[in-house]
Amino acid sequence: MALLSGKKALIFGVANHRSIAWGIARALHAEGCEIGLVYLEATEKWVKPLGEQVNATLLIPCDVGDDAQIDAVYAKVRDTWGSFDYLIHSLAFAKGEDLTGGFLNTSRDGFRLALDVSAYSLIAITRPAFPLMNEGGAIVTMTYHGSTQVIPNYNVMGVAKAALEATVRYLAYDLGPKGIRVNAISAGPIRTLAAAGIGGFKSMLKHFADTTPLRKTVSQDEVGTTATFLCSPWASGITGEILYVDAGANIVGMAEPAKELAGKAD
Ligand code: 0WE
Repeated sequence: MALLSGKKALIFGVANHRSIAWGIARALHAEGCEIGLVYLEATEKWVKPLGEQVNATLLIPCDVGDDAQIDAVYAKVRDTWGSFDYLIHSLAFAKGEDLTGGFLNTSRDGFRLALDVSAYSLIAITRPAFPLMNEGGAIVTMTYHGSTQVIPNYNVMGVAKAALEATVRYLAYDLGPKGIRVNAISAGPIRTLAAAGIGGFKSMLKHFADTTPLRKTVSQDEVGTTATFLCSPWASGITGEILYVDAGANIVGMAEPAKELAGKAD
């Protein structure tokens, strides 16, 4: 029997076939988990065919910035599934102008938007999920190392991810007594739609592939299997944790100069 057969997972944040949420959906499905996808309406054209690939039994559009749309999601979940087991949160947004240039120029509105969509949304989708979640359930969100160390241009998203990681700990404390675990995966850079608009992303990927301890970037599949582990009973002792899936990048204090690396490869 598969690791998660008979379980149900509600996944927020599939936009297309490159989405990290899609890697998670595939990995959960491969372990026998039933899948529901919640997506931004504008991405429906790409999400619908993906839903078919994993026999999704729920496909619901939702902008997590709107409480009425979140309520509509859970009305449908209650009607169709009754209860469920796993909640995946894999979404973020900041204005393009706030992901470039000086952090000092972050506007009040840009800050509010980034924190609302990227951090508060985890609370907003967890509150109505909680009464529907079975004991032994789990919640997984996606974060990034820019939360604790400066990554040029990540700017207000770094602040939002710091808030998200603290939110994971406070939710874990609240939901732990009810048998629900809450964790985050801190992934290395991955080429997705969200990364497409970011200047210099390609060279960032190359730098990672050249310098991480594992000498590679991580894939959506590697995040997917880790999320599956965190949901599964194999992780029954883990909550409030930030788990790095970054080919070891975060443990390195200083990369070796490229010249010496090349010499060592021989
Ligand atoms: O969290 C992220 C990206 C999230 C994101 C991406 C965009 C691009 C398009 C949020 N909002 C927007 N808004 C847009 O208009 N990552 C971890 C990927 C990422 O983004 C960076 C990175 C990395 C890595 C931005 C600057 C520097 C590094």
